[in-house]
Amino acid sequence: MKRLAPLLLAISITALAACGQQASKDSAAESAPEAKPGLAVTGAELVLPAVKGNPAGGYFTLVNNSDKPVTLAAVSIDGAAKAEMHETKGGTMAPLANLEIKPGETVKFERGGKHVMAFDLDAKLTAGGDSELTLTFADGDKVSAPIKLAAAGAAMEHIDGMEGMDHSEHSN
Ligand SMILES: [Cu+2]
Repeated sequence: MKRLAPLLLAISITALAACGQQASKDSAAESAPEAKPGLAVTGAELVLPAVKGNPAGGYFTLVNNSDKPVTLAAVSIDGAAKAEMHETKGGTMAPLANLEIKPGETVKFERGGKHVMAFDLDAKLTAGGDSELTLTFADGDKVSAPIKLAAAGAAMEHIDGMEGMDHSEHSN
């Protein structure tokens, strides 16, 4: 005795009959313009000034995991009218026009070295919040990453006399 289970003929092939409208596939790849393949930004932090009106310091780590050198040409931070790349060398700070990052190289923007200075800060930038850091490369590509907003905090103790605290009295 042979009994064939009834086939679910309702599963038809009519769904495959849709005619050839497949041209709009490519547009999905363009939905993330702010991403450069192989480039990653981590640990971005903007240290707000202790004194309102002063510039903020921006720090982050940039890794080039692509197989080509890239040239970082500009930085911007949402909420800052202007941001510049600087480099501190031997105690003095100079603007950094652009920066080549080789394949496999990691570049750190940090205190006392390369850093970002952000000017004319919007009042919406407050400690504990976040904003957006955008890096622009020489070829026009961009990479954006969230940047944490931090209070001046520990960095402040190096600004002589700024806080009017009494513990730094030197008699000679
Ligand atoms: Cu600077």
